[in-house]
Amino acid sequence: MSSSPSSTFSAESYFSTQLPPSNLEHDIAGVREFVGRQKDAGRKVVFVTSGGTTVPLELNVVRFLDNFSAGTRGATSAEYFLKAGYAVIFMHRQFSLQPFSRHYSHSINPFLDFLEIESSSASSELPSSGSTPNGVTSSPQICVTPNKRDHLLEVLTVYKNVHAAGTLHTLTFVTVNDYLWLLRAVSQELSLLRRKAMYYLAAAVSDFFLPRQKMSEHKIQSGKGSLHIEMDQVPKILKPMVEDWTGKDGFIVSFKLETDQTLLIPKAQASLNRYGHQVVIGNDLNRRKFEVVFISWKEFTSQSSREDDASSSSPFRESWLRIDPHDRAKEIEEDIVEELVKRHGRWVHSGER
Ligand code: 9Z3
Repeated sequence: MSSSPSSTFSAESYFSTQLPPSNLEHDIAGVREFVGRQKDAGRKVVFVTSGGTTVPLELNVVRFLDNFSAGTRGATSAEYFLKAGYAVIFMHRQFSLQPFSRHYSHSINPFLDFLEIESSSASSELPSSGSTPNGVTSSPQICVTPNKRDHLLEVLTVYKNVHAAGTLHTLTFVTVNDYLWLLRAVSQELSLLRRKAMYYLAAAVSDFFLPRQKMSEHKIQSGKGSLHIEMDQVPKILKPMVEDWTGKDGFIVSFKLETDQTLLIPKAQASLNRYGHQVVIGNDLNRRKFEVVFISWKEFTSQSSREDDASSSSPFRESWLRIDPHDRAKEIEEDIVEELVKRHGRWVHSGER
């Protein structure tokens, strides 16, 4: 597959030709209710997107293209935003990591390894319900593995508190089409909060898609040899997002992912220049867990903090955030969120770019 200038969709033509997901209205009713509640409570709200989008190749989808992302960045950041007092709309790829449950992901930290069957329940054999000597029926007891207890209790306590406070609202997407429709609709709802809304676009979004008009209805057959697919470019949605959907008031943070380090800064700067939003966070695929770079506008960010500008004539401010790659207890998202909360606070109060 090569990349060539095939048809380009504007955001407008995209939404007038591609169908919305069937549950869009229901999802948005939930978001509307959530945003209204947070507005009444005077909270800031951050809209976090997380995980990779798929691009189905068939209408009855058997095969699809996927974008890399486990959802760690989004799920971890959401927890730190909640800790900082924000309400969070967490829009993630179905089955990607989520705040709190991420600590017990099936692959890294399997949930079942946290549980034990209490040995006092009658026999040393495999447990089963049975009668004790005095005839009382006992069932095996489940308890938490002692050395995992403290951590689980800590996570569970925050999780329950967040639920009780009603400050986390979750939505899911699978395809890039679901993602785009939801992104637009949620942004429009959230624009009600004006400057108190932050948009944190950590999802890994496909640059290419197959319009439904070009999709095969049924599974593509393999009889004809190699497969050639020409994909269209996904519309550059940051433009309408900045200028239209968010009412020009939202604090918008996008991520730029590269695998070639030398492209990171120029691509992040180009993105900021093109869309005119507030921050682009650049990350290299292999270094993303311990190093990111913030690109923002010089005139907006505080000049008092230390910065390593590429050149004094550049309109961009470039600041690196690094943590010790060997410190496994530290998560870089803690520092990313801390920095953004500060910048967003200034944005809310300043009323200027
Ligand atoms: C990111 O760059 C995220 O930080 C990662 C997080 C996807 C690398 P994980 O979920 O990974 O922790 O495994 N997200 C944005 C990726 C993206 O699609 N950016 C677009 C681009 O680079 C611009 S919106 O062109």
